[in-house]
Amino acid sequence: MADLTMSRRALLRRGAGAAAGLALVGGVAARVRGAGAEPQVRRNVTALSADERIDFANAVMALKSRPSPWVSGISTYDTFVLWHRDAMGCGVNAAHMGPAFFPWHRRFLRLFEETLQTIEPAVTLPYWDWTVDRSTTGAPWFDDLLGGNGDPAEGEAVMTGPFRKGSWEISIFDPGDMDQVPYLARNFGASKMAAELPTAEEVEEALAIATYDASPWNATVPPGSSFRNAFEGWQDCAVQGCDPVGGISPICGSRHNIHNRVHLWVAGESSFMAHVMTDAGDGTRTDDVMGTMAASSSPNDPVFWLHHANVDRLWAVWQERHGLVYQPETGGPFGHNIDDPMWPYEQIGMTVTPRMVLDHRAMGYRYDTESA
Ligand SMILES: [Cu+2]
Repeated sequence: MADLTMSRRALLRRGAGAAAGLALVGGVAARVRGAGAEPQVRRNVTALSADERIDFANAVMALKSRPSPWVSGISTYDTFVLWHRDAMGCGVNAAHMGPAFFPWHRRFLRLFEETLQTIEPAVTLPYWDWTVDRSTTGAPWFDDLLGGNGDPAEGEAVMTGPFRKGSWEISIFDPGDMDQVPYLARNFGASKMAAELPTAEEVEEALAIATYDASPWNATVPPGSSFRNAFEGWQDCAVQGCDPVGGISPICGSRHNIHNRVHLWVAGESSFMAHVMTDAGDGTRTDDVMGTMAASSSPNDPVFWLHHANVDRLWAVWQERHGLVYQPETGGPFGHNIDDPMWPYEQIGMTVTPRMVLDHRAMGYRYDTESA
């Protein structure tokens, strides 16, 4: 694992294509927007026309076959999967279970969106408001967008839509994933920890927490004292350790809140990394196929982008209410203080700190729920 991680980092560092690839992405995005243009608008997935849904899915598919400008030997899409997975490694810990959870994903989504726009200039990330669209067959599970639930007769494989088994192949897996099934697996609501999607009341409860984050800046912060931890969804966590297979791994009770719960609801897992950890429900090991959204490599399921666009939208709602504030200035884990550079952006020639992404409109986009 350590060796693998090293070689992956070496790959990332190498990339002579890195700077060039980035210039391409930035250049195209700048051309699309033009100087001083209105922010692009991210819309509710229910507001997209059939043509717009198809454009989005096609752009995602195109990135899956386009070679990565940043990491040699894999696709552009898989680079995002790889970064998300490796951000959860013990040594990196860049994006979860800490204050940088919101900023890291904000830049991650924007970079992905800008990259999509090199294929389809008019595409923006749609968001999935899971407090409203809660059925297993309605939005966002359109046949021309994300496809639907997994098929139990096919190992929970998604058999519908553009990302169905045979048409969308997964090639980046979690280090502890024994099965490495090469298809998308979903099992809506099957997780004991996430039978129901978060409600508007639960979201409101988190939004009401006025403190962005608090010491010790990880998953063990009592939820009532940290908007970030309450919303990310860690609850009753005693310690945050590191598992050589599972990466950063807090030991928590069985409840998961908002962001985590949506991942688990889609995946149908009882816990993250269910293959290598015991089932929190009854203590037995499970041999079920791992639901894609429960893995560190969760961006393998394109619903990741729609879920996280909604997470980002709700962070903007919190910011509107409580101000563009962020903690900590110093004293947090590296990468999580307000002026720390966040991994892996530096390695592809971008300096990104939490402070630089606090104002999403300055990054060129807004949500359809915000005023123009
Ligand atoms: Cu994430």
